[in-house]
Amino acid sequence: VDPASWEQASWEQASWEQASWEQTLWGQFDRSAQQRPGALALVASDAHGHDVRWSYAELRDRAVRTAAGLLRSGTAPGDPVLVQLPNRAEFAVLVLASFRLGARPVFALPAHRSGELRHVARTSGAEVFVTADVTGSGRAACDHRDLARDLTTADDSAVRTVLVAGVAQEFADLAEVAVDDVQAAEAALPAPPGPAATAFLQLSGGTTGLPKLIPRTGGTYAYTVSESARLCGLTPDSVMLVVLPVAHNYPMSSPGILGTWCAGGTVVLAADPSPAAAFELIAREGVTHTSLVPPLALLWTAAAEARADERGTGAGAPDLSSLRVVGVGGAKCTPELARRVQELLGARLQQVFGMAEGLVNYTRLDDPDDVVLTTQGRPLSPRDEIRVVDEQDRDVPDGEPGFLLTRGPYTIRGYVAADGSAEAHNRTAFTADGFYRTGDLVRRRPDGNLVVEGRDADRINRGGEKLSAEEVEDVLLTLPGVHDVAVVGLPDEFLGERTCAFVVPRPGASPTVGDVRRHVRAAGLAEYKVPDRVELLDSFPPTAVGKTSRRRLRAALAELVRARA
Ligand code: J2J
Repeated sequence: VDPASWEQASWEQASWEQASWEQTLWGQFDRSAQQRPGALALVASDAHGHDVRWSYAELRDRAVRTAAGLLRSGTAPGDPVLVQLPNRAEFAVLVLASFRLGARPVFALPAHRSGELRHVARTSGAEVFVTADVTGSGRAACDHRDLARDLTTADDSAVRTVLVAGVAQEFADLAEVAVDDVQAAEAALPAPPGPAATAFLQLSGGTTGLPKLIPRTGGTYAYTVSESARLCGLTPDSVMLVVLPVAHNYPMSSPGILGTWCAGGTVVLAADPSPAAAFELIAREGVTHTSLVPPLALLWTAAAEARADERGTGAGAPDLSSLRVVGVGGAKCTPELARRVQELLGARLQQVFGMAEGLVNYTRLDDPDDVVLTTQGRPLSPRDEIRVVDEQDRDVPDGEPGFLLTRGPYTIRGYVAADGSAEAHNRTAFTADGFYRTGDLVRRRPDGNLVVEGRDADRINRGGEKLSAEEVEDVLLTLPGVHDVAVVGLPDEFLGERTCAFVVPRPGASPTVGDVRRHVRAAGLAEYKVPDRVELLDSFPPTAVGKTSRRRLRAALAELVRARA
């Protein structure tokens, strides 16, 4: 890994307006901790199932001691650390410890399996893997120590140290990393990193092939965090319930845990996003803010409706009256769902259209209902540049759909990879003058608000979980009996899109749905990448070879199914 090149990839943004970035991610949290040491910072469960209620002073203390412990055990500022933790207290400590030390977490999602983890370990060069013992239950249970065993023995991974939150077995226990004395810890630590340093790496969801590494600069990210906190109306009295996987960019920063801490409020981390569990927490903790993806918003509104129908008989139903703002993003929220969120959850809806690469759009809390219900908002920063273009990169007039390109103070200028594999991809993912090709098909209204109309056929958004058609196709092409395959997102009422693998079998072969699904799992891909549906075809419609034709083929197949329905 050449950390210097990471710095360069994001330096340009950081030099944009240095004065407003004298803020860092550690600095934002630390300021709140100095101002309100006794205020409640975190409500969560830890890896042993114990309830945690930590003040800012307590959380800060743990972060500092853990930062010094990481340093003592060989992790230096600038080092990548592969992190795969669920919504538990240990995540909060580890992320803040990393910001204090200047280590760079590489945020894998709990759903990732050895296929994604190996790839990310290789491209980040991480030598340390921090993970949980077991997540999920029943058939969906995952023992992350098995994933750790795979990473430590794979010859293409540099991971040699594993820290486990929970029962560590042969690995080191994350809880034992922290040094005991906070004063000694402070003395041992170097100054926190400045605003120009890369603070962490996010993973891209739906670009071509395997996940790409997104280097986010501390100062520019801190800017999105404080602006998000302001636009979402967070104050020291706010209580943010986080039910989405917290390592994802959305619950991290839009406004997420970091926005809440920046404002001095309370974060409630929950592992169970079901309405039954979440409604209890909302009532118990007086939750004011939460963030959902559309499928969850559908479940929550349906549950709230059922509860309202039972009113009178349903005594003791949890009280949601503390809720003030419900964010919905990650995938398109229909106007009907938008209306139901406001009506049934009794809160102001805030649409959020963001991406781990940077740009975040919000509807504003004081926007008229028309904007809040029917658009995905406008950029967070006046310095965000938006272009809506046709296939030839020519600007289209406002009101007409086109592909969204963006450039701005906190949007990356390139992906990074320790093995140099990012360069080729960057040439197509960005324009020559540095605009990021989001792949989103949008319409810009004259008032500047964006309406998302769709996306490139090669990226699939399955209820907010992104996947690349190519990544799954590449795996399925290795299944014996498969001659050719195209993975396509088909419209779905609940998830927005569901995946279908169109398979052209080899002569004499007829792979079953089970074969296809098992093969994707066996390749170590996350469960949400396993095709929902499989269709066998004699042949594909003839197209020229190459990437763009591949995209056209996927679009044509999706159209075929739409026409049949
Ligand atoms: C339609 N599509 C949307 C929306 C994201 C805040 C919120 C979300 C993300 C996120 C994020 C959408 N309507 N409201 O990082 O900080 C689709 C677009 C986009 C892609 C990015 C944040 N909100 N999308 O979802 O990196 O296609 O980030 O390009 O996971 O999700 O996905 P991701």
